[in-house]
Amino acid sequence: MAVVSAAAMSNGNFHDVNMRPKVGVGVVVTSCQHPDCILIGRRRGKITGAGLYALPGGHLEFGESWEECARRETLEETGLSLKDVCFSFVINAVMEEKDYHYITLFMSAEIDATKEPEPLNMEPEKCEGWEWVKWDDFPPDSQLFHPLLVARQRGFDPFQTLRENSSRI
Ligand code: 8DG
Ligand code: MG
Repeated sequence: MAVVSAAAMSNGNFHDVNMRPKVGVGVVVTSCQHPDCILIGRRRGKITGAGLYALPGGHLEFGESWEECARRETLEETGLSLKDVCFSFVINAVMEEKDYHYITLFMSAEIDATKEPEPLNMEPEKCEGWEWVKWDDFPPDSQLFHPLLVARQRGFDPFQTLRENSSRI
């Protein structure tokens, strides 16, 4: 008989003690052609958060820098190359009932329009398509992928971060 060690969670359920949080990277992509907007896409298929809007992003690979991950995931999913990639925000996102625990790093970047100027839906099996959406005119919370929802609830504003960064230069 298999023996599974378990530890109590705050909701009274139990989880496998061998489970560890994962590291996710979400990329806030901006374009001077679309002021005050970022790129989001509705997730689809058999993936966590299907039906919900998320940023381009994915898992940090072993040995990868945060910037490398942001560039790789954005290129794989949207065909876009990035410039001015910088760290913006971090959250600890937990949904115990779904065995979901990610440290999510939010990286901000501007598209390098000398390459591909507009996003392509490179993984149509995982995403319905990419849209430029104003941060202040966003889909309702009920339609947001968990890490994006948590970041907004905790006061993340990529445009404020961008303004702060540029005022330091
Ligand atoms: P990968 O597993 O090949 O690295 O990534 P993927 O194929 O692009 O999968 P994904 O579901 O888009 O991303 C994997 C996980 O990354 C996802 O289940 C949770 C985590 N993640 C965050 N924040 C974000 C985010 O803002 N956007 C996306 N797409 N994933 C995120 O923690
Ligand atoms: Mg992804």
